[in-house]
Amino acid sequence: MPWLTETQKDVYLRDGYLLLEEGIEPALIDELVQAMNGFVERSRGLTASTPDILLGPGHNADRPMLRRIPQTVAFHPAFEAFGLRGPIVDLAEELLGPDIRLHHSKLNFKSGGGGEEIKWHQDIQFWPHSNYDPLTIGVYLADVDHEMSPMGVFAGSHQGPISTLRDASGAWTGSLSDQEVAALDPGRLRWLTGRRGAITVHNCRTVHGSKANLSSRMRPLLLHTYAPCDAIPLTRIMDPVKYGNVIVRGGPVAYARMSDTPCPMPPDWGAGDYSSIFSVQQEKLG
Ligand SMILES: O=C(O)CCC(=O)C(=O)O
Repeated sequence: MPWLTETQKDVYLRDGYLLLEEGIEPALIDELVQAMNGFVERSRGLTASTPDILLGPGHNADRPMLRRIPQTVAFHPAFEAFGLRGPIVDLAEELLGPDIRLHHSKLNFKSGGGGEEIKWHQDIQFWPHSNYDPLTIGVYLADVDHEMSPMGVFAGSHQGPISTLRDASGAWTGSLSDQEVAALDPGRLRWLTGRRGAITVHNCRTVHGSKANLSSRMRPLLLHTYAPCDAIPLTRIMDPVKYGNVIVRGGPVAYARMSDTPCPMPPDWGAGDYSSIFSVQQEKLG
């Protein structure tokens, strides 16, 4: 059965986001949670981040504070199967067509009692492509209520201006300026709360972010960015990363599709300098 009705596809094109309450089946979520818990347990023995576990401030063995597992698909078979062959690839196909690449994946933890704010931003400036169809599919690995810092999106903002994500001096901030935030319509802000397994989808131009998690509960959000194969990445940031930019459905296409709208570029991070949005905002891959 398809994930989306034609109406839902139209809503995505209009609003730049979707929230699917009836998301991933519990047994599959259990597998992903089990994989996630393995990383949390392993983090107890860490005092510094490793390539697969990025620690947050205040982390210790008794109270693990994880920021992120970057490129989840590279680090655990359950995540690999989910991101490369799982049901969200079907969802991506319904929105993007038959030829799809996975650009990257990540698991944002937002640990309870301190998980940091992610300031308002758009994603595409972190990893520009030749057009604006790339999107990110999120899956909550726990019930997420308003206290737990759900992701917030500004409906329709994907049709608005594209920020440079730089300050007045031109320095990269990875987030919208105060003036750009002030120009957003608060009436269009939607907080995407959802049950364990619920799915979020947001377009690469949709303004989104989340507050600090002041609850005692962790808010794990598993994110996968997919692009149609005719959206060609303009930077090489994922080149050396396992499963970076890998085709997950269909095959390569003969032509790049180019948008008429220029895309602001990030600093030149070279190839493979994969890092997290937290260190960018509080620099690199969104
Ligand atoms: O984890 C979140 O709440 C937001 C994730 C996000 O904005 C991103 O990683 O680009």
